[in-house]
Amino acid sequence: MTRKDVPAKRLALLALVAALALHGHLAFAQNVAADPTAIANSYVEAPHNWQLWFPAAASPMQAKIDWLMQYVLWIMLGVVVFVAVVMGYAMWRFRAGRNPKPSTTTHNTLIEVIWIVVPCIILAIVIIPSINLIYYEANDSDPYMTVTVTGHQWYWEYKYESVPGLDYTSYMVPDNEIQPGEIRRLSVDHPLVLPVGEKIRFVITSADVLHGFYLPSLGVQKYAIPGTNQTSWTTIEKPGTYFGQCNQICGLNHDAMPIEIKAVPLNDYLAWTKEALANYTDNTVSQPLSSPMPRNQLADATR
Ligand SMILES: [Cu+2]
Repeated sequence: MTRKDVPAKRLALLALVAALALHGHLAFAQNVAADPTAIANSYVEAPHNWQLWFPAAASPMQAKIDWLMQYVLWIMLGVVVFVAVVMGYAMWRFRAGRNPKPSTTTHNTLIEVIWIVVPCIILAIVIIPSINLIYYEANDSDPYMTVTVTGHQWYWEYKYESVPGLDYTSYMVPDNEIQPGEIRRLSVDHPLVLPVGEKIRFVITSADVLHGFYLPSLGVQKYAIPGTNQTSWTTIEKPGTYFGQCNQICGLNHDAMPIEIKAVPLNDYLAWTKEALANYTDNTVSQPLSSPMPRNQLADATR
């Protein structure tokens, strides 16, 4: 390789990296998962190293969010490039050295009309799909099922409104108890199990401080606020494991309340509800407040 080949190769590499970044998948990524194949025949959507952009959309909601994000981003890129070029040209063309006697022009009606009308048109182009998406997100009517999600310091509680008595807690698996196939700081002891292809409504609240119920691949993000119910909804398109996290700083162990969702076919979900009703009785949150700190918090507090 000769010396002058180097800049060309660097340029090509730079262009490739830029193209990858623009496409949103700068994925010289190593999966954080210990062994993804260990979760048998299952699709796992988890954050990975060097991740840029959103995770792959697993619900129509997230697909629409992803689309709008790219749509606005391209328009924004056009505006930034245009303004930079015009400013650069003006600085060069009207520099003091070239214009010892400055122009005294202060108004140009045509240009002033254009720079008011064009941004209005751009805003209209952006706002129409945005409002459509806001209405789409707000329409949580006629769900197949409703889960009440309560944030606690520091775990989640899931109450299935359509399955009387099914109300359980979900704690992060501490680092020293991670099993093969589990993901450190994302896997939980009792995941939120949901059916694929059905509209699921979440009623989100908190028992103590502000938390955030954030499911990036499913297009759900709502604050959990004490004394208030916020709703959101999603439809999961394919079976798999999806991860989310509390994304509102909620205290010492804020990082220790991930959300793990197991999405399964409807029949498997219905079978699971029976099994969970029988086995999760010792996992409800009806412990007195004075009860000892649950083991996961203990393990966590000492790390
Ligand atoms: Cu939290």
